[in-house]
Amino acid sequence: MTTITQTTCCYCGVGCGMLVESDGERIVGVRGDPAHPANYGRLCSKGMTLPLTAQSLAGRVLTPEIRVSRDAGRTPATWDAALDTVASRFAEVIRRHGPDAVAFYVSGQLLTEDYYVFNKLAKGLVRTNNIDTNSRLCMSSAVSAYKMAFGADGPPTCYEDLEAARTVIFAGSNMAYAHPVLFRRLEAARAADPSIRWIVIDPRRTDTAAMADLHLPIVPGTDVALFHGMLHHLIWEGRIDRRYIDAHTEGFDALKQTLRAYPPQLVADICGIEESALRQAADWFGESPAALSLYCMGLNQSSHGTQKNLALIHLHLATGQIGRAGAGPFSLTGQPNAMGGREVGGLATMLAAHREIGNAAHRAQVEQLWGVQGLSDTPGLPAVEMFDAVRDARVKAIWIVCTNPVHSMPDSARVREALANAEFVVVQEAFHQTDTVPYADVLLPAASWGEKAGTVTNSERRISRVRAALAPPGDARADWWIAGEVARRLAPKLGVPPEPFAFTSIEAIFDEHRSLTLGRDLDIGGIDYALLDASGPQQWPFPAGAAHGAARRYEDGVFATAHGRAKFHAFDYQPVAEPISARHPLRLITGRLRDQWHGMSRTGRVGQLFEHAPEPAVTMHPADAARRGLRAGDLVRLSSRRAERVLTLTVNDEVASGTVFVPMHWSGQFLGGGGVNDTTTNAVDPYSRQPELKHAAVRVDPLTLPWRVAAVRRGDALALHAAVQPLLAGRRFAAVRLEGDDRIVVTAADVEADAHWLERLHTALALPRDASLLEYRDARRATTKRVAWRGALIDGVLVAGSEADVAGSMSLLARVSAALPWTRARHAVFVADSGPAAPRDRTVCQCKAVAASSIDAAIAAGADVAQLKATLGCGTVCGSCVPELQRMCNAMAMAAQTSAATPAVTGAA
Ligand SMILES: Nc1nc2c(c(=O)[nH]1)N[C@H]1C(S)=C(S)[C@@H](COP(=O)(O)OP(=O)(O)OC[C@H]3O[C@@H](n4cnc5c(=O)[nH]c(N)nc54)[C@H](O)[C@@H]3O)O[C@H]1N2
Ligand SMILES: Nc1nc2c(c(=O)[nH]1)N[C@H]1C(S)=C(S)[C@@H](COP(=O)(O)OP(=O)(O)OC[C@H]3O[C@@H](n4cnc5c(=O)[nH]c(N)nc54)[C@H](O)[C@@H]3O)O[C@H]1N2
Ligand code: SF4
Ligand SMILES: [Mo]
Repeated sequence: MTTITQTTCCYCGVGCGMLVESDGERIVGVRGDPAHPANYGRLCSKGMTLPLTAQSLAGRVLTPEIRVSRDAGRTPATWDAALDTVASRFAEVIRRHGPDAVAFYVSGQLLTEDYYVFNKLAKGLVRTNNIDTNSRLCMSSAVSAYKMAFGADGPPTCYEDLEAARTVIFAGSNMAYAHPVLFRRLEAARAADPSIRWIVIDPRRTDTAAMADLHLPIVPGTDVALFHGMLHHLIWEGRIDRRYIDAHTEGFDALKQTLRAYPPQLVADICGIEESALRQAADWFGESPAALSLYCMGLNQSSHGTQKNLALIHLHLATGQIGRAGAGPFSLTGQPNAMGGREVGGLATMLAAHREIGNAAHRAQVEQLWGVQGLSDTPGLPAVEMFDAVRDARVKAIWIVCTNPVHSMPDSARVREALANAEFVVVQEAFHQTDTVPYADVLLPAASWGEKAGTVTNSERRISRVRAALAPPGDARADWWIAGEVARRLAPKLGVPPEPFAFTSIEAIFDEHRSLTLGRDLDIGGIDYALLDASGPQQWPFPAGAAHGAARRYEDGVFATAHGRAKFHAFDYQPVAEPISARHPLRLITGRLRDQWHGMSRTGRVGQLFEHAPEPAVTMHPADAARRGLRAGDLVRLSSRRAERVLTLTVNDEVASGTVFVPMHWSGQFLGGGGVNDTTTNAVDPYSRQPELKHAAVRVDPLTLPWRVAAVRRGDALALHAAVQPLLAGRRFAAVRLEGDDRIVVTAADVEADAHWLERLHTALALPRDASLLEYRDARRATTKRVAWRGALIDGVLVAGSEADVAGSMSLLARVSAALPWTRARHAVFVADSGPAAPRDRTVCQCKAVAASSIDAAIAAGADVAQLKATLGCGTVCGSCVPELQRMCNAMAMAAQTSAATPAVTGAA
């Protein structure tokens, strides 16, 4: 019998409503919930493929595991044993070294109820503020800036503003990839009213930028200068709203003084853009009846991210572009519940419901509402400092929940050292294949999407229900339950009454959370599960007695500061933390791919999600590549002061000369040695403590790795991946990816041949060693080609030898994927079928599996986006590829038209 469950997507902060179909044992389908006000039925490529991530239990953590001694592996354990171990080891550390010797590192992907219990456990029971989250790497600069400017956290805007805006600025946001369903709403609005203008501020020409009316490809890190220059222009052109400034703000005159030093011409130089483009952007913003700014990690992940946010907010305050439909600064939350985490106060620097640790009255309120005593008045350690404290043994025990810090924190070697040195590490995870799991002394099996229930708050402050479609597999349990069970065991050991931590249901947790918000700026006194069930998702603030939540905040110009006035802050532009130098002359930008999610523990289980960007690659401008004698497809060495990585080179002018881009997703599970964060810097913003993940000084060098290996193997892709992954670290370069639902692809390269490693790979790939294996060997050239047969089908191919040998075997390797039967004599397979294959065809539209070559051919024959949709079907299901289709059409038009427009202006103008 199939059931339909109404729930919310577990990926990005758009917070799309979903209808999940299950057959009682498995989730078999998903579609967008037409009634949800975030997405009205739409889903993106990641949301649509969620059921595929949950299809198999292979790789799921299904039972608790405990490491018995330092050098031993972990063995399966009962819940009682695991929970007792965690409680007694934590109690012991607290007894010996005090509460600040333990730490919790949690996640913006936890549900509000999970988050609430962890926060209460840390702050109310252990009485340490050492609970921080991956939101520190994500939203904390936005939080700092909202608080400094408006007196409270949270965006003043809502999703309806996407349709009401007349000028839209995208600042450091690649919405086409990162918030696709909201991007669909913007596309539809501009299609309905072509006078709407889009300005994109991004050093890269992303798919978002390619659709802009004006793209400002600024030098990374120069946003503060740009916004200062834009406001300078507006002030000296008399385009500001003096009445709004006088009535509702303070600090403008001091800022104006500072801005004297930012004339557009000088700023254009700093930012590396045309002065006319800067003035154009400022004019469009200032003149617009409604200007909306959408911003994300290009602003936040900076050593002065708070000031980047503030400088943009200044533009809104000075022109009165705030507090009305279509106008305002809108920080897009990345994770599905980054906002909920902020609401419950689950960070080291805040208390529940937007209260302050340093405020004695706030602490007293929380103590009274929680029924506990002795909250710590010392701020806890934010993420980077937390792992540093673990590294130098100030923190002895750490509990990591729903995040993968070995992969996602900057300068990851330090994080690995920290976890290797820690006395006691607990990891609460849903999947085995992550870079952090190997460090767990206790591994706790978490229920995941589709199996757990609670609430999340999306980017527009809207609370939605998350519901379970299935029971958790094996011994997996909801995160809140695990936290509560440890609290129950820990309380007596710390001499604290256990009652305040004895939660029996998610609804009880939500009700308690609500009671803490009463009278606060985020008052949700009017929201309970009954209302969410009866009337659907609701926005806060929503005090008791209100008919509905507030779509927009500060409509009356009264802000949450002591005097009700918004604040301007005067500060100067500062350069990035790690300047480029002769030794490290390139700027490294990291960011997202369209179809992958963070460390890929989920999206990396679905072969089709690799199709759009199959290789762990670094993208470089053609001129920079030519200067180094590099060609697309070469293996190159990317190095910073901290570490180096070998990656495949992609060459195109989407990045400016002097800048390179590497996706954040590739981890040690898919790339030998780990991801790009070994090279990034842990410099943080002084206000938000958010690290500068968007900039590091690097170099890229040619690399000679004469020994090459390539393999394609059919079988249980997840099992094959688990077997191959431990081999990746052994080579200078090694990468693995899934393909389709039953194949994996391995590539490797090194200085010298390693016959022993090759045999281990052969075994890991479960290649046969009997008559069903055909081998060709040329000992003189150290070339090996092995073909595994299943009847007439080629079931696996392993090739090792020179670069030319591997390149010459591409069509043989491709036979495994194509599952073409071989009709001639077996031994002829090496001769007849070798030779270079056609270059790999990228899949642009994932839903309809439409390849780049077919799209290019159709465009060459005159098709536009509408015709591509009509003839090839691409872009007609989830729409995630529509920006790229548009970009491919534009590129063809550009190529056809030799007289180009001014360089800074691109797109649909
Ligand atoms: N597909 C996909 N979507 C996701 C996620 C995912 O993993 N995959 N993760 C979610 C999460 S948690 C987050 S936080 C969001 C992130 O969403 P975004 O912030 O939109 O994504 P990023 O690619 O990290 O960075 C955005 C852009 O910032 C630009 N940038 C770099 N440096 C600068 C700079 O100095 N100034 C400016 N103006 N721009 C700069 C980059 O070139 C990049 O295009 O995505 C969410 N959505
Ligand atoms: N270089 C670089 N680094 C970055 C960024 C960047 O742009 N560039 N972006 C940063 C940002 S914005 C973010 S948000 C972080 C994200 O970084 P992480 O938080 O490390 O990302 P995820 O891979 O999503 O980690 C979530 C983990 O929780 C597990 N999980 C899934 N469901 C559940 C559950 O219900 N319970 C539990 N307990 N576990 C579960 C998943 O398997 C996964 O391993 O990365 C940051 N790191
Ligand atoms: S936009 Fe995509 S990833 Fe984000 S919530 Fe919606 S379906 Fe999920
Ligand atoms: Mo994020």
